[in-house]
Amino acid sequence: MAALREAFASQRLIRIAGTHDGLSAMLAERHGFDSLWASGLGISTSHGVPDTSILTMTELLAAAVVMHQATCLPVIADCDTGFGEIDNVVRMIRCYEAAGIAGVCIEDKQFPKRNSFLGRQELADAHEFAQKVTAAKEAQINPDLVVIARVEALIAGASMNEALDRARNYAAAGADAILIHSKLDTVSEVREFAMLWHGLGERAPLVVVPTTYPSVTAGELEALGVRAAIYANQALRAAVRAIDRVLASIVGASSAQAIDAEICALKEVFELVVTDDPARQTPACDPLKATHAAPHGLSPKR
Ligand code: SPV
Ligand code: MG
Repeated sequence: MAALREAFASQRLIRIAGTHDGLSAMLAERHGFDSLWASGLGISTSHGVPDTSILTMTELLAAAVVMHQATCLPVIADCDTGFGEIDNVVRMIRCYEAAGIAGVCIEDKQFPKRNSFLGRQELADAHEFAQKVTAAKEAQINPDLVVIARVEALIAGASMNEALDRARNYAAAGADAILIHSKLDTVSEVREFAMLWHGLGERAPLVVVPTTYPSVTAGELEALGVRAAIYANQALRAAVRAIDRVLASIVGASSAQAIDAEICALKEVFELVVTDDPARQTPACDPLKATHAAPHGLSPKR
């Protein structure tokens, strides 16, 4: 858990992979990501339901715990709006913290929320959301738990000033970091926000989600003083495309032969989860996840 807080304290960009299950989490670890984003969109989709507050807190928590236990990486859980009002946020913090989740993120939308790219968005009252942030911070027992406040103003079509005001309120309420979300197809809005944020002397680290502006580089974000980038749904979208293609080929060719050379061998699957060496199966790493040692004998870059 301390690893995430330490990463936020450093100056370099933290790269966070959006994942939805143990397998995607392990693959993200293999490639050297610093942390995992237990994506509400990814987990909902993998359950076959839309990202519209359908899954319960316990379902999302269970999925985050699977990712936590499958890797040594600190997990940041997408906790949507905090599952209700202040009492729900307090229980959420207790449950996620007890499960060893390193960070939680709550967003300033009304419950039930819809995914940020799903049309109409209803913002929460800023003052009430700031109270949720304070309640979250007061509820945490482990000082290393990171609470991220996510600003949806730009997503909802509100002004840059509104976004800045909200972010300042949430930082003042105790948020450890501010996630500023944008749906523009360039980084320009995030750039403007970051410059204004730092110009105001605000110190809370900024987190961004470059889904609609994927060409921005880690170096460019670092130069803007952004501390963390969440690549929220690329692994999910890759899985959809790959699985779809393989299954279509099997039906189209009336056999699995045509696609066989393009999919990984079973051996690779067994190696990924280390079927034949119990000593390497557990524990993946120490309980506090203080290290980034590669679990399961995998080299992170393999
Ligand atoms: C998620 O991955 O569930 C997110 C990011 O919250 S977004 O889909 O951009 O809303
Ligand atoms: Mg989400």
